[in-house]
Amino acid sequence: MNKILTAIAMLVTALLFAAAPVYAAEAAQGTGTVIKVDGPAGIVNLRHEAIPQLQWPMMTMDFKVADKKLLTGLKQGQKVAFGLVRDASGAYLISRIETRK
Ligand SMILES: [Cu+2]
Repeated sequence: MNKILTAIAMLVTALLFAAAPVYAAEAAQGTGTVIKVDGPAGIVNLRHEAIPQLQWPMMTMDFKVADKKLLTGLKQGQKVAFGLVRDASGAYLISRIETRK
């Protein structure tokens, strides 16, 4: 019984360590234009350029942000560069976004 509990504890620990870098590492980078910002919902609608890493064509879509603070000061029409991470369910979230010329 004790061995089983130890094995489970080790497995859980291994999974936690394995999962952490997946969330922390940037999965892809993109550039685009801000179409709409919904601060309270933590969503930005972007028209983004193609993202070859994800085999995504250019498109207009909503992105959730990892932290609503990322949307502070962001305005419609701004050109941006951003980084994406994957959440626990595999969805892509913006983890970094900055304006560019
Ligand atoms: Cu897209």
